[in-house]
Parts: sequence; structure tokens; C-alpha cells
Amino acid sequence: MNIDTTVESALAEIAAADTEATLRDLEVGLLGKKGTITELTRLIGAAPPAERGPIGKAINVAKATVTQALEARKVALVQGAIARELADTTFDVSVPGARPDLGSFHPLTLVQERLEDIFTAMGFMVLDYGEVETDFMNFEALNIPKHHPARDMQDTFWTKDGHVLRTHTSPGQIRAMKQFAPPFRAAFPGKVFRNEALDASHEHTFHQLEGLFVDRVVSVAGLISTMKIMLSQVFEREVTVRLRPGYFPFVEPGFELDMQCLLCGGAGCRVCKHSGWVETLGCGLVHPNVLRHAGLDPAEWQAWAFGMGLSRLVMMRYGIDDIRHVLGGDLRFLQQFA
Ligand code: FA5
Repeated sequence: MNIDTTVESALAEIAAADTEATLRDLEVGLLGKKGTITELTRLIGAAPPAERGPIGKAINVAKATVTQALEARKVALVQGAIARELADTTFDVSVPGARPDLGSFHPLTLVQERLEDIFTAMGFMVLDYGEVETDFMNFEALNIPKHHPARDMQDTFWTKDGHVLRTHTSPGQIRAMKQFAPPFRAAFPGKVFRNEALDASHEHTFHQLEGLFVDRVVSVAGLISTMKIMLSQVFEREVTVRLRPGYFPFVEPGFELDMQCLLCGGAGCRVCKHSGWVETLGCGLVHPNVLRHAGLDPAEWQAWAFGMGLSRLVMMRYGIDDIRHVLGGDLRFLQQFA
């Protein structure tokens, strides 16, 4: 192994490299872990101690020379390629280029962000909780003990180890009340899962947005007016709602709030199942047992909560007539929102 001849042949190879790819391979062959220039360092160990210093220096110079030559050749090759392209008279700069596809926000994201802004303006924190829950959080703590018939209201996907894919965003109520000292207001959007028959308005995987308002005194009037304000802000117009008594074990009293179908204006279509109304959210005053499960004394604290079908809201907002489009992933559908 001789430093000078190794460098000489390296420089000759570099000068002969006529493509960037060849040059890249050559660089590895010379300066890579097992490269010829790198291997020169072995000379240091083999030399008598007195000669090691000068040999080390010479190897450093060799490395620098080869690195510079590689760099210079790279620049020359790139410039050569550009010059060739410019000299090519068959290249028509006036031909329109291929436009890259632009992405866009998913309609769910658009509506969710709008709701987050609305709730933040009303003093709510926006929280995020997990999609896999314990039986306790999804059911027990919400006043739905084992064998309670209300468990059948939400067909459940179970994991092999006994966890549930949350059937609603309501477990967030318990988590938030355990996490934050009252009084507070919180909203938590998220994906939920139910093992149910699918149609134009029912998915097995859909989105909800839950809201929780905890204070010393709360009222149904406050709950309903908040829902009305929120819906008319989302739709940027007056929205007609109706309230029905609704049964949810975790609230008392409980209500179902329906919105007049914006797709058909109440005349009836397949989304509202020809009733003119779309079931939009469940709500009510949080049951004392739920407050207790979350560690709050019902004699001291009260709360209202609601759980809204975000996917259905998206359908109303954008005139989507089948919920299966929402998470269907069809690009032709999604491109409409670009
Ligand atoms: C619940 O999930 C309760 N956790 C809501 C609640 C929260 C009540 C807090 C009281 C207090 P429900 O099963 O009705 O309730 O679902 C709430 C909303 O989710 C419905 O109004 C509807 O808009 C939507 N929803 C329900 N099932 C589906 C489905 N399969 N596909 C799409 N949206 C659905």
C-alpha cells in the first residue's frame, strides 16, 4: 500500500467517472468504511512509532485531496447535465407542467376544528382521550353495571383481554372529572365504535364530540341554550331543534336533541329516514352516581353533559347523504373539499 499511488489512481478514477451514480459508488469505494483511502490508516499501525506521525499527516492530506476531487467532479457533472438540457432545442418550456395533487382537510377535521373554536370561545378546554377503554370507564362508572339492559343499547367490540373499543365519548366525563378540579368546562372529540347494522346514517366507526360542564349549580336551560348556540354557529344560520325525553343511565333527566334535517329541509329523505328530523345528540344532567364514581360530592357539585354525533353533523354541514362516504376513503369524495 502506497499513499501516493493510491491517491493517483483514485484521482484518475474520479476524472473518468461520467455519471453522478458512478461517482457516488466511487465515493463509497474510496472513503467508505472499507474504502481504499480509509484503509490507508492501517499503515499507521504497521509503521515504527517514530514514523507514525508523518504517515498520519500524509493520509489526512490524501483524504482531503480525494474529497476535494470528488466534490469538484460532482459539480462539473451537474453543471454538464444542466448545460445539456438547456442546449436541447426540443425542450419546450411553454408546455404546461403536471400539476401536483393538492391535499385538503377532511370534512370531519373541518367541522371538528370549527367546533373546537366555538367551545374554546365559550371557555371549554379541548381534551383528547384514548379509543380503547376499560369496562369500568365505558360502562360501570357511567352507571351501567354488568347485566344492565342499557349495555345492549350500544353493541360493543371487545378486545381479547376484556377491554372495549369505546362505544361513546362519555368515558371522558369520568377521566376529566378525575383529572381537573371543578368548576371546569371541557369538550372531547373522538372516534367511537359500535358493532351495529350499517345504513345511510349508521356506521360501525364514527365520531362524537362530548361536552361536560361542572359547577356548583348548573341548569337544563343552560345546557339547551349552549346546544342551540353551538349548532347555529356551526351551520351559520338558525337551526330548528326539538327536545325529547331520552334515557341514558348516566344522566337524569336525559334528553335526545334532534335537528331538523338540513338536507331535505324537513320534508323527509333517506338520511332522516323520511321523518324530517336527525337524531343529533344525547344530553342531560350528570347522574349523582357518576359524579361519585369520578370522586365528586353530588351535594357540592352538579354537571351537565352532551354527546353529539359529529359524523352526522358533517353530513348536514356538507349535504352528504350517506355516512359511509365519511370514512370511506374515496379520493373522488375527498377531492370535493380541496
Ligand atoms: C350516546 O352515545 C351518549 N353517550 C350520549 C350522551 C352523552 C348522552 C352525555 C347524555 C350525556 P347515543 O347512542 O344516542 O348516545 O349517540 C349519540 C349520538 O351519536 C347520536 O345522537 C347520533 O348522532 C350519533 N350516533 C349514534 N350511533 C351512531 C352510528 N351508528 N353512526 C353514526 N352516528 C351515530
